[in-house]
Formats: sequence, structure tokens, C-alpha cells
Amino acid sequence: KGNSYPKNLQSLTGPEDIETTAHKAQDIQEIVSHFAIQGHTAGGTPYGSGHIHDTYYIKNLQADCPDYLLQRINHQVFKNVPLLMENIEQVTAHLRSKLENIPGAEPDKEVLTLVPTRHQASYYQDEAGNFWRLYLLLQGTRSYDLVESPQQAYEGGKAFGRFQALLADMDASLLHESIPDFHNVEHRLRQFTQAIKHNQKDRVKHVQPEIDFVMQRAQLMSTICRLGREGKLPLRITHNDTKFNNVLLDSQDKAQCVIDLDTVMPGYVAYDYGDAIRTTAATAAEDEKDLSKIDIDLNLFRGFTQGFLEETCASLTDEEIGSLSLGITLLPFIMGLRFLTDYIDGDHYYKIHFPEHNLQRAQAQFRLVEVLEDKLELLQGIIEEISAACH
Ligand code: ADP
Ligand code: GN1
Ligand code: MG
Repeated sequence: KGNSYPKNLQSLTGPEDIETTAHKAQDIQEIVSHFAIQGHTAGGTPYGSGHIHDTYYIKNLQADCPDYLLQRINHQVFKNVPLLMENIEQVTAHLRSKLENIPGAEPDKEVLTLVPTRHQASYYQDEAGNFWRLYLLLQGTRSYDLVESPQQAYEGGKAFGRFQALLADMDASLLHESIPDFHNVEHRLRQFTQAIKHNQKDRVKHVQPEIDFVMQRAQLMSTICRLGREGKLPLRITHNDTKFNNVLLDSQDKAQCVIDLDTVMPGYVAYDYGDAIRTTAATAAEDEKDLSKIDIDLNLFRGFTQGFLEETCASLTDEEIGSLSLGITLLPFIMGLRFLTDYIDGDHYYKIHFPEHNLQRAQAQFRLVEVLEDKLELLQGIIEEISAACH
């Protein structure tokens, strides 16, 4: 084992992250001491670019002992951490048992491994009431905020498609809804209306064009909810946070492991597909300030769709394949709506790195919605072509 940090330490977005998340090295050390680790560790380094948890890379000072990944779970966002952790135990156990029966699969590399506490629990609660969990660090892997090639996009599609296929026979009643109505756009629209009504920070007057943008599309964006209610789309177990940086790629850029399992719960396949396209096929970051840079790359779109459908199309209904294009515009719409709601509410939910960050994120997502609306027929054609070849 080398002395250097793995490559994906580079995925830190900047010094702002460190300021907002850093805990003191001795505090981290104390927290880690409650887990049944091997070897010796000293402190930790803020890691990754997630918007919710505080994540630390924990390096092992002893050769031949593993490195770890420590997370302080955001319990404002996940209100019931014990149930959340039960979900993760159930999902990782199911994935592991499926992979054990697939020749050539490597469950230890392809599934997250929780390190238990010294009392055999899956999380540790400190005196201040914070919840912590520890994973084995998947060595030599990397996550990307932006996709760099159609091959990577294809690998992302394979990873999330396979994830869904492996969970298709899991008993959904074992899972708790970690955040109820997570992708229910009607619920998100109600939260938005409430935020506007309360206007906590007097910001509504600054966002009238964005409010108009939402209102013009509210009805159309409810189509998946309606089809679900009418029984035309089956509920499956979905990941619900299929950002491209929630797949770890290995050193050959092959998909190795789907991570960030906090929101795995029942959902529609179009949610996972649409949320992945939002970050995999876009030409600019989720929070790009220069809206003229935001476009959709057709080769990346094709790559992801090919990988995703290769893994899932045998099990999807025709209605579900038809619904995928609804997810393409819905998910950036929902994300923009949630960022805008948080901006109006005073930035309580997402980590922000500068004062207008949530507004900038919302504007970038709404621009992406417009680009996708313009190209929707073309994108639908690509989905049809690939799914016809899969059947
Ligand atoms: P968040 O919910 O805040 O996005 P994640 O669980 O996605 O947190 O973790 C943040 C980042 O940490 C990921 O994008 C990835 O780069 C890295 N990461 C998470 N788990 C592991 C792991 N087991 N091995 C290696 N890297 C990991
Ligand atoms: C959050 O934790 P992270 O950064 O992977 C959010 C997702 C959003 C995403 C937008 C629990 O995900 O729903 O799509 O930010 N997770 C939660 O980047 O709200
Ligand atoms: Mg993440």
C-alpha cells in the first residue's frame, strides 16, 4: 500500500468545503476510536463534494491495514438515523448476497462495507447528538463531478442500471422511507409555495422570473405522479440520488461501486434515469454561473442510456421505457425547485459555499431544463433506438 492519498482526494471542490465541514483532528480521532478498526489512524481529511454529509478520509498509518471513510450524517435532513442505517444494512446485505452468486463479481469491491462500532452498532452517536458512520475506503477509486468521456457515461449507466436490476427482487417492505415524498414533485411544489408565503429572508422579490418558470411548468411536471397514481408505472426500489459522483470508478475507469445509499427506497425508474442524465450528460457543473455553457452532450447522453438500458431493459415495461424521457426534464426541474426553495427559505438544507449559491444552482438547473426541452424529441429518439436494439 502506497503512502499517498488515493486520486479522488482531488474531488474536493475547494477550501470553502474545508471551512464549513472541518472537525478538529483530535475530535475525529476520538470518534474513530469508537469503531472496530484495524491498525492506527490519526485525524482525517475533508473529502468529496457532497451537499449533505460531512465526509472525511481516514488514512491508516499501519501498512496492510485499510483506510476508512468517516461520515457525520446530516440528521436535520435524515430525521431518523437509526432507521436510515437499517436501510443501508439491508441494501448492502442484499447486494452482497446477489453478487456472491454472480461468477466473477467481487462483492467486497462492488458493495459498500460498513465498519461496526466496538459495540457492534452500525453508527456511533457522540455526546453532542451527532451520528457518525464508518465505511471501508474503496482503494484506488475515484468519483467525478463532471463526466469526461462517453465511455465513463456508459459505465455510469451500467452501474446504476445494474444496481436497480440487483435490487429488483428485494422485499421493499424491509425499507423505510428515509425522506418521505423525496421526488414527489407535487410535494416539492407545496413546500415551494409555503416558502414563498413565509418569505423568511425577504428574497421573493429577487426571484420572480424563477417563480414564473416553475409555475409555467408545474402541471406538466406532475405527469409521472399522475401515471403512478393511475397504476400505469410500477414502483421499484430505486437509488434516488443518481448523481454521477455517486458512482466510484476504478483506475481503468470501469464502474466499481454505487455509493450514497441514503435515499434508496421505492420510486419510479424515470427518477433514477433522469437524475443521472442531469449530471452525466450536461456539459457544465450543477451550479454553473455562465448559463451559456450549459448544454447536453449527445454522446454522453447516448453512452449513459446505452449502459443503463443494457442492464434494465429486459425488466422494464413499455410504459416505463416511454416514461424515461419524462424523467429527463423532471429531475433538473425538481432540483432547481429544491435549490430555489432553500434559497427562499434562507439556505437551511444544502451546504452552500457563497451567499447566492442556491440561487445560482437553481438558475443552472432551470437553464438545463430549457435545453432539454428543446432537444427532447431528439433524446426520445435515441432512447427508442437503443431500447429497440435491446429487446
Ligand atoms: P454525500 O451524501 O455528502 O454526497 P457520499 O456518501 O456520496 O456523501 O460521499 C462523498 C464522497 O466520498 C463521494 O463522492 C466519494 O468521492 C467519496 N466516497 C464515499 N464513500 C466512499 C468509499 N467507500 N470509498 C471511497 N470513496 C468514497
Ligand atoms: C444532495 O448528498 P448529495 O450531494 O449526493 C441531495 C440530492 C440532490 C443533490 C444535488 C438527501 O445529494 O437529492 O440531487 O444534492 N440529497 C439529499 O446535487 O437531499
Ligand atoms: Mg454523494
